[in-house]
Amino acid sequence: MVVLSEKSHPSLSNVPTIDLSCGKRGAVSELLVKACESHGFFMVRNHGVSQDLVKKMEMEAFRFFALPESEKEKVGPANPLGYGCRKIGLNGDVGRVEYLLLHTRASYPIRLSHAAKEYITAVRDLACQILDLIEEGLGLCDTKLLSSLLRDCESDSVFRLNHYPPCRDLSAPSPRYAIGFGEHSDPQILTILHSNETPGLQISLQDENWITIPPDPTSFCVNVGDALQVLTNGRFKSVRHRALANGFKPRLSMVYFGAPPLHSYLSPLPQLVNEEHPSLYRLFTWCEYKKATYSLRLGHNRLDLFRAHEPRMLIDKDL
Ligand code: GA4
Repeated sequence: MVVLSEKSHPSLSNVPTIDLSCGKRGAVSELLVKACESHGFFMVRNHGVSQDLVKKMEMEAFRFFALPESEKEKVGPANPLGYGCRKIGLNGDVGRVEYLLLHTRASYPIRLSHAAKEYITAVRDLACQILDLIEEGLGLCDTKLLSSLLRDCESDSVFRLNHYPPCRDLSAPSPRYAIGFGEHSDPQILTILHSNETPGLQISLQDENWITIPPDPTSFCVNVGDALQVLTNGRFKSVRHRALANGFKPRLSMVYFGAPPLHSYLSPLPQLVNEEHPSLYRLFTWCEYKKATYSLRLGHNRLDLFRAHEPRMLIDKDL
């Protein structure tokens, strides 16, 4: 178990909360753009996703994780999709978490797949609404470009249910937090996370201090993924984050990761590249990026390998 040192005293969150139903469309777009630039993370309220649907999904998820191990394993070992317990990804990363990772397009013969279908549609629509507003805020001409990638019938978006059972190490000095899901950035375009009322999510801004995001089951936590950092030529930040296991209560998070189709090309949008802001990244496909992601450890700074002037040795040789 990884135990955090006493020195790490996380500060409380100052991530923006944006009310999607308030004010003029232009004002909301502006707030979203600012939040993506300053924190890469923000909360959204009055998001239009029914609370009943959220509760139903959460209930089904808890029901799934309460099944005997043998039943959960029937979904298939996480490779990388499926049911996983403690093992994260394919390169030896571990955490105090059990999870179910599903492709949003696949149908699974498990009880929760019915609720999941409805829930995924609702959060994908929310992600698309946010992306459309962001593009308007950035003054881009094609304001449906990003959402069309998520809506594409070949979109590579995934849905993840994380269950962090109560976990603390009584032999360790206080605070006795254990890492549930280690530090990383999300590779996709946009992430929409819902968690129950148990805290655990932390983000790391430039100064390397951890900021705790307090849970709010009536809101969604939204964050910029690596692909959106590339598309905005580094103007938006894909911020590193982690989840701590709580010592007393189970934490459940339900996360939609909006991604483009595998064959989609990614590079900075032409309107965000100019003499003052030269292109920071080279052209690559989402498939290429995903392969790199899975060939490296969780916390690797993989975006650095796709910088405009980065030698491509690792990518060419190792993938
Ligand atoms: C982090 C974001 C998503 O949960 C995820 C994760 C994926 C996995 O658990 O299979 C990864 C991780 C995530 C980034 C680095 C690689 C891939 C585990 C891992 C060690 C589903 C994703 O797309 O990337």
